[in-house]
Amino acid sequence: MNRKIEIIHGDITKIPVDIIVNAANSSLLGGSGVDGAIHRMGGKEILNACQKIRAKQGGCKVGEAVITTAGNLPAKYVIHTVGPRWNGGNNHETDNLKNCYLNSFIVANNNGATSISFPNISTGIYNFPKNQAASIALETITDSLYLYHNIQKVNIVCFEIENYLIYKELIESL
Ligand code: AR6
Repeated sequence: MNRKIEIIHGDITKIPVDIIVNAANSSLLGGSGVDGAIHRMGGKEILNACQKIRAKQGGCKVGEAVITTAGNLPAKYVIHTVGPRWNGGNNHETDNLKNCYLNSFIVANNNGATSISFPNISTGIYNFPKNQAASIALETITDSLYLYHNIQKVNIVCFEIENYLIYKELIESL
């Protein structure tokens, strides 16, 4: 078990940290779930910044990550990453989900962040099986901590108790 990783049951918009990761969609224009909460609590500055990125590069592809201001959130930045929709499991879902965590880590590290909070990307509306998503997330985060040394603290913020219990069991077995 890596002592830099903490599993938290709570709302990602309420926890002070350098970087809050958002489970966005390719449009970057907001949505429901954690994306809705981040835009609602962060305010219009985040949407304005997303619109500038859209104008420049036309949104964000699945597995990639872009960075904006965190507006009114208790963070320095928000990293928006786009998780895969679960589509049976043979459509690059695993690699795409891994890339969300990895690319968020790289962008966070490049921007001098020392702490980062992740939601359980793709496990809501995008329907990724929760156990599988948790294994992929923990493995990728653990590997990334060895590669990107700026990051000293990773919060995995589980909104649902089901995900929290999955992560707790998984992390204790490592
Ligand atoms: N804090 C932490 N986690 C949260 C919060 C919160 N405030 N609210 C929800 N979650 P989802 P996805 C959890 O559906 O599956 C959006 O419309 C939630 O319980 O937010 O990646 C986007 O615009 C779940 O465990 O994201 C996309 O269109 C996790 O966050 C689409 O949904 C992810 O659920 C992305 O779907």
